[in-house]
Amino acid sequence: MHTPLGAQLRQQPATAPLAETLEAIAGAGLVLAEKLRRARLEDVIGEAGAVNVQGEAQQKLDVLADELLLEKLSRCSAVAAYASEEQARPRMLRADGRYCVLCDPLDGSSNIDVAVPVGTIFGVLPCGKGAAPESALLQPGRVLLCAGYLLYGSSTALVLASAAGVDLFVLDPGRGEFLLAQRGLRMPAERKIYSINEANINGFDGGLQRWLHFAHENGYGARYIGSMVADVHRTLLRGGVFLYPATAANPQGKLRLLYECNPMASVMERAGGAATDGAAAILDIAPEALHQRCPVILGSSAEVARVCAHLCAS
Ligand code: AHM
Ligand code: MG
Repeated sequence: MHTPLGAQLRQQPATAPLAETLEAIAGAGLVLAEKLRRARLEDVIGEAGAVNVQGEAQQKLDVLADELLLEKLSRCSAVAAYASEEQARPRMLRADGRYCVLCDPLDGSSNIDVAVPVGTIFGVLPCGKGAAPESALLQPGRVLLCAGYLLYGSSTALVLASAAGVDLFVLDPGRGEFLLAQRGLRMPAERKIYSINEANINGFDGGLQRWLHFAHENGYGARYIGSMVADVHRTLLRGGVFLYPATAANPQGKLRLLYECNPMASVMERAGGAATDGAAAILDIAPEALHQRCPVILGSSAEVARVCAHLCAS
C-alpha cells in the first residue's frame, strides 16, 4: 500500500506543519511534469529572450516553472517569501508567514530540447518572528526544515528530506498524486562511481586532478548526465560522488549555494551521505548573498572523504 504524499506528511511531526507548503511545491511539479511532456508539441522549448540575474539565458520553461511555483506558494498561508534562481530579488508573500521557500524552478533546463531529465530543487527555511524574510533567506543550510527535489524523468520522483528522514515519492499519473515509494532512504557508504564534467580537468586544482587519476587507476566508473537532479538522484540511490568543483575560470564553481547546493546537501546528509565545498560542510556555510555560487562535492561519505583527502594532500 503506497501512502499518498499528503497523508504521509501529516503523519510525521517533522513534516505535518509543512504539509501545505510541500503540497504546493508538489502541485507545481505535477503541472510541470505534464507541461514538460508536451513542451515540444506546444512550442515552449527554447529561450525566453531574457537573461536571469546571473546573466544566463532563461528558457521559456524556466520562466513557466518559476511562475507556477510562485502562484502555488502565494496561496499558502504559511509562506512568507519565495526566492528563486530566476528572480533578482525574493518575493515577499505574507508578513505573518512562517517559512521561506528557496527554489531552482527548473534545473538543467538547457537539456530539455534533447529530452534529458530535468528537475525542480527546493528548500524550506524557518522565518523567525520579526525577522525580515530577506535575512531569513541567508541562513546556513543546516537550518533547513525540509529540502528536496522533483525529478522529471522516466517517472516523476519527489524526494523529501526532513528531520523524519529521506522519503521517495513517485507520481501516479493516473491518480494525479504522489505516492510513497520508499521511506527512510539511506545511501550506500561507498561506490566506485564519479560524476563530474571532466572536460574541465585543466582548470581543476592539482589535488582534484590527482584524485581523478586515483579514480582512473582504481576501477571507478564515470556517469555524468549534466543535469544535477538526475546525477544527484542516481548518486543517492546507487552511491558514488557528484562534483561541480571550482575551476580556474569559475573559482566558485557553477552551482548556487541556496537553490542547488544546500537542498542537495541536506538530502545527502539526511540519507547518511556527505556534502562539502572541499573545506567545510556545505550546510555550515554562512551565505552572504542570495545568488552566490559554491564548489560542491557530495555523495557517499567514504567517496567524499576520499576526494577531500586528495585535496588536503595538495
Ligand atoms: P542551470 O541551473 O542553469 O540549469 O545549471 C545547472 C546545471 C546542473 O543541472 C548541472 O549539474 C550543471 O549545470 C552542468 O553544467 P556543465 O554543463 O558545466 O557540466
Ligand atoms: Mg540549476
